[in-house]
Amino acid sequence: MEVKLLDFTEFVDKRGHLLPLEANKNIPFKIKRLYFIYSTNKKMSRGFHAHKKLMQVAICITGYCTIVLDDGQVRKEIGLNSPKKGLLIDKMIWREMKDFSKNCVLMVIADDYYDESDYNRDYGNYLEMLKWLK
Ligand code: T46
Repeated sequence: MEVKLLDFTEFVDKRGHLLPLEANKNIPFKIKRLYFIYSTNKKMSRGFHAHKKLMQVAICITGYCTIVLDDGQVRKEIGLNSPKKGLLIDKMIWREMKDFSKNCVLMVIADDYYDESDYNRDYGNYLEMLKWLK
């Protein structure tokens, strides 16, 4: 499984940093939704699902967290700790988020609106779906 970490360019001057994100440019799809995960419980993991169609980019705006990506064969852990890096989370990839720092703000950019029917929240079922797609 290839981990796709996007590098974002920031503009820095004596006033501070500015980092633009643009649909179909440094974000590789048309943006339909943004959400933030914050004030997380360090001991609790989140996610534990795959999306059937949704593609997303996760950016840790402050603090740090770990995202686990699993394609049914390989499982990789990716640490996020910079707004300059965006983790592309493709459809049909199982994801878990854990080890949130107290100040972590995880911003997620999505290519579609929220739709619970796009979630597969059962790992066994997810593996079965992968077999069907082969
Ligand atoms: C994902 C990972 C990275 C909404 O009503 N609208 C939304 O746009 C979202 C994202 C969630 N919700 C509701 C659904 C649940 O009742 O918020 C509640 C918590 O969602 P969930 O348990 O799915 O949260 P996470 O952190 O496990 O997963 C989230 C996203 O849902 C998911 O798409 O890929 O972050």
